[in-house]
Amino acid sequence: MQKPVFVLNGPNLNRLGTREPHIYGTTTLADIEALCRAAVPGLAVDFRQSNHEGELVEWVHEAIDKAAAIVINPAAYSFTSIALLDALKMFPGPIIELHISNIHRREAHYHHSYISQVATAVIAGLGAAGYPAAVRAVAALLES
Ligand code: DHK
Repeated sequence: MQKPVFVLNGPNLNRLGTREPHIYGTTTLADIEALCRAAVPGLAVDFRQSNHEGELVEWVHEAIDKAAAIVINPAAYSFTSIALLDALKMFPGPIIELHISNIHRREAHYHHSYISQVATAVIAGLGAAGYPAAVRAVAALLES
């Protein structure tokens, strides 16, 4: 049985749709979940969101045993969380770090992500479309 892809979302992403639409668009997190589930027919997706750093760390621990790959939008924890970095270092499969906005075109405090040093790849600035693109990318990585 193919293990699922864990799609993990960090703080404030539960407010997508109304949160700073000029930066994040109007697509809701539920819409994004549907896009991820439809991206690769037959590929199992486990889609989660938390505003709590410890819960994200525990989901990464769970992924070590249960997931084939991780797609993660750590949101603000990208720029603060060595705990999340350390957890992801233990994950044996492909990891795609994803940001809806192009963090490198934004304020300086969004320019250095701790997560990028452990990610297989980083997607930033594609909007909500970055999510299905990341799911297709990990599917291809798992194939190869
Ligand atoms: C989401 C956030 O919540 C911000 O903290 C990041 C990221 C950008 C995003 O673009 O998805 O800066």
